[in-house]
Amino acid sequence: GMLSNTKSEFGPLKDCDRIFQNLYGFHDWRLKGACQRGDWYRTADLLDMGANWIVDEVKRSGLRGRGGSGYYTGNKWEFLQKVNANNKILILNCAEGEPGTCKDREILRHEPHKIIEGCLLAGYAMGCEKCIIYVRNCFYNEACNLQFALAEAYRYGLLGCNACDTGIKFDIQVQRGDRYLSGEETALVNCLMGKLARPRKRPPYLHEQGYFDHPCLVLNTETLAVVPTILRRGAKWFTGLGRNMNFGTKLFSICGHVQHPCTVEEEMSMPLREIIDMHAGGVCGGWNNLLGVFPGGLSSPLIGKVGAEGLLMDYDCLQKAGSSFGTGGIIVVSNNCDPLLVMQRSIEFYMKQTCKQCTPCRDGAIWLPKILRNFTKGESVPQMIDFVAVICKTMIGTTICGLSDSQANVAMGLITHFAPHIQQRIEAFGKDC
Ligand code: L3W
Repeated sequence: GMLSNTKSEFGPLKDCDRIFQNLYGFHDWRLKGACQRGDWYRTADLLDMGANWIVDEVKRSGLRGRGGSGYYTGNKWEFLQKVNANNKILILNCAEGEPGTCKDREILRHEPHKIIEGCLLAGYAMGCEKCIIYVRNCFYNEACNLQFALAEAYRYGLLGCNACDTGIKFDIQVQRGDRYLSGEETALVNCLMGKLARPRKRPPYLHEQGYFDHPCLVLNTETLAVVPTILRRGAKWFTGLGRNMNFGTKLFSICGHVQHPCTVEEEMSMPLREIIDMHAGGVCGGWNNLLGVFPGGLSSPLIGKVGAEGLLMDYDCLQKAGSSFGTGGIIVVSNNCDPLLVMQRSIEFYMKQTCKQCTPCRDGAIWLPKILRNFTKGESVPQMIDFVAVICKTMIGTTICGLSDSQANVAMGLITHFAPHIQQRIEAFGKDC
């Protein structure tokens, strides 16, 4: 369809359209508080509408993966729904580790019942009787809240062998683990199986070959947590927010060089600048002091100040701008820092995460940090800039998972935006000797 590039009006999202009413934990996150905010309200009626209705309504809402893939959630559910097996499993990804992203964590802390209710609805829709929630190890308090909320749900008959008094059997268990890479869906499943957190080649997809002999599907926490509200308020309400194929609301984390880092729920397609100004107190030193921004977590390619003007925070606009929507974790970088050091530090994060299965990623993780460190010091030669581009070309789209691309994105961001800085640094180093 047609995408309009501007929205006629923007203001903050109306409070009544906020899905995460307890995002900041000002209210009770336990069952009583959750029910007062509308969670678990006539869940049995939603289940009674049937599995097909649930999947169709999610499809009609146009909901897309909130963990970075942007894949249409309803379509993805259909893959597993169509598998004819009685041991299917739903897996929830609470491994949130993308730098600049802290939205799933807030949901675990303050809205655990949205997760649990979402699991039941999604699980039932796809024909699963069981769900495993994978929580990152360092989210200790969050896992405790979730476990507490699960106990409440069991105690009040919302889960178990007669969930919500519907005769539906549904169980949820929590499992813990760590590593950035276990956020990748196939690595996560391997991790749950007690194997190394190494991504698998696809196909076969997880609904074809999943968790041991269980066909499964992995969902991001935010994607799942918005489902009960979509079903209650209807797909029409959801598609009334945002713009074509980029519907609904979204949790944005804003960090880096802003006055007030925060996580906020806003309408999809809100201009980047408005989000930063309205919720994070603006860029330190003002908008003109902006150097660049990672719009969707560290894995999304850096956009320079010029590109950031007029940018809308949604899948299509960011893709068109040569970046990606990712997790919606906005990392703001101002002129008050050394851009070469920022990019060096960024690539050093990935250096430690590679699982070393694929040659381009493994070798890139050795060479790129070395080259970038030398750039920062100025101890290099200008030809090295072109060489980085050559290395990156071998790393993009050539490996099992996206980690190789993520590393290359950082290195490409460096040479695309800061080649003159590197040149200068090299010249200055020569003069020092
Ligand atoms: C069946 C097909 N299933 C695709 C499934 C696939 C997956 C989903 C999307 O995320 C992003 C990256 C970073 N039959 C299918 C099919 N599927 N075709 O649909 O798949 P894909 O490959 O587009 O995405 P992905 O690998 O799930 C990659 C971002 O994730 N990222 C961020 C990670 C961190 C967090 C966090 O901390 N919360 O999310 C890191 O790289 O932006 O674009 O389920 O199986 N024919």
